[in-house]
Formats: sequence, C-alpha cells, structure tokens
Amino acid sequence: AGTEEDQKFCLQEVLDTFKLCLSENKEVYLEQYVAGWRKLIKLLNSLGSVFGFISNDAVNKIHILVAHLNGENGSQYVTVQSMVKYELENELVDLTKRGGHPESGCRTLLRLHRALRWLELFLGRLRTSSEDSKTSVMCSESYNESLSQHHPWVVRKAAGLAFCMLPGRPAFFEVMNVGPPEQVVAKLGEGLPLISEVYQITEELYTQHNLMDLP
Ligand code: 1Q0
Repeated sequence: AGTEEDQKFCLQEVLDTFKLCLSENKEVYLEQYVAGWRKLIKLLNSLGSVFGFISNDAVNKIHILVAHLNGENGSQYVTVQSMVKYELENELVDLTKRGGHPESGCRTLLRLHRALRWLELFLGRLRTSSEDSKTSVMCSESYNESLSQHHPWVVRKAAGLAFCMLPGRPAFFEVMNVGPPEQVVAKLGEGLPLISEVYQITEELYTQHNLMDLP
C-alpha cells in the first residue's frame, strides 16, 4: 500500500467522484463534492509552485467545508441542499455584506461552484482541441468567461501570469493518466456531462434562494 502509483492523479478518479456526488433524487453530496476538488488540487499542485496561490485558496475553502461536515451540526451538511436549508433557516449566512458569518458553507461553496464552471469550460475546450491548441489560451478563455468576473484586477493579473506556465497539451493529456489522447478525449466526453449536471443543480438551487452574490 501507499506506493507512488496510488498518489498519481487520474482523470477517471475525478470523474468517478463527481458521479458519486449525485444522490438518487439529484441532491449533491458535500463530501464527494469536496473529494472531487481535493483530487483536482492534487493535480494542480503537481503542475508547479506558481499555482500555489490558487491551490492555497482552494484548500482553505475545502477545510472550511470539511470543518462544517465534521462539526456538531455535520448531519445538516450531508448535501448542498440540506446545507442551504439549514444555514438559511438558522440565519448562518451573511446575505448582503460580510458580517458574523464569513465562513458560511453557502458562501464558501459558491466560490468552488464558480470555479466548477471554469473547469467545465476548460475541459470542454480540451476535449475539442486540436494537437496544436495552447492550454494557456484555453485556460484563460475559460477563466474570462466565468470566474474572472468575480475577481479583482490583481487576481486576474496573477491568474493570467500563472496560466502562461501551464504545460502544453501533450503533457497535460499525459498527466491525466488515462492512456493515449483519443482515450482522454473519450473520457472527457463521458465525464463532462456529470460535472455539468452537478453544476446545473447547484446553480438552480442557489438561484432559487437568491444566493448568487453572497459576499
Ligand atoms: C490549471 C490551472 C488552474 C487554474 C484555475 C483557475 C482559477 C484561477 C483562480 C485564481 C484565484 C485564486 C486566488 C484567490 C481568489 C479568491 O479571492 C476567490 C474568492 O474567494 P474569497 O474568499 O476571497 O471571496 N476564490 C476563488 O475564486 C476560488 C478559486 C478556486 C480555484 C480552484 C481551482 C482548482 C483547480 C484545479 C486544477 C484542475 C486542473 C485542470 C485539469 C483537470 C483535468 C481533469
């Protein structure tokens, strides 16, 4: 046990985890959601220390959610749906400006939710890319269409610089660990709808409860 092989990133695992996110009645399990991000962060870390500021923030968010999951009210945090209900009913969310609940599950998850849209766009571009497509371009286009709208100038600037350090498409496909490029493309085609569904369900829930702009 504990060989290096176990530690290696594998796209399949990430996709499996996002698949496990959805309950039979289409609720999103927080534990699996967090687990999916953990695996993605492992990959991000393997890409180099220039991504450290991104992974630090993501890890921080994950720790907040895990603390809720393991806290005394953990049973209220089993699904994103139950979390939203619990935190809203008990006024545990800062709705308009930051105040007594800077680490609510709702506002914390919203940040990851926005990042999931970036991931969906980026993986979609990777899937349909050609051999000479640039990962840095695909990444920044996806970012500009999603997350960047929620970031101040200085973060956008730093992100833009980091994207330039991304490995090229062949190295990226290699790191996904699912075989030759055709197989990566096939896997992405299989897995993307799962990620989209998790995103869509969360998006509808948050919209319904007016949680899209939590400070
Ligand atoms: C591969 C390159 C990864 C690029 C990820 C794009 C995200 C860029 C985000 C940069 C901003 C990070 C600095 C902190 C920002 C926070 O201010 C912001 C708001 O939080 P708050 O508390 O201040 O209101 N935080 C966020 O917006 C959260 C950002 C989380 C980003 C999580 C990214 C994890 C990335 C995983 C890499 C996956 C590699 C892709 C290939 C996948 C293959 C299956």
